[in-house]
Amino acid sequence: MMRISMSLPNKLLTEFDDVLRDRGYQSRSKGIRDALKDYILRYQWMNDMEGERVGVLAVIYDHHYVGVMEAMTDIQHDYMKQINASLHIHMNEKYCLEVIIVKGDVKKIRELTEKLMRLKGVEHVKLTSAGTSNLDQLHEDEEE
Ligand code: NI
Repeated sequence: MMRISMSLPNKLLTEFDDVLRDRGYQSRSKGIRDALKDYILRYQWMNDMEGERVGVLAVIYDHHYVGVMEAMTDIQHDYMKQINASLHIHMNEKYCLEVIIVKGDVKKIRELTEKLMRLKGVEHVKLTSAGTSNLDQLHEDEEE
């Protein structure tokens, strides 16, 4: 075991503690370990996918965050071939939801997803996708 210390926004920690309480966790460390394992697992699952996929990317961001809208647009223009359509919903005063329909090589879709996830001002990114070749074996994957 290694001991680390880190700083987190109050709100995030409060929300995390609420989830742990609802789930009946006795220890925050155990909760953080499980959350990290889940994060790694989702990444590995997404990384294992191959071939052509069709999917929906949902991105929630704070439109007041300086530069985030321009960055979102720039990145999406770099993936014109994979983006079929997008829809912008003004959620409230602060947040926007952008729903992006993607289709193409999963490598490119993954790249796009990760670029959006890394952006400051982006609060949440979720990709739901399915393989296009064999609909009998419909795989669904989510990356949060
Ligand atoms: Ni908006």
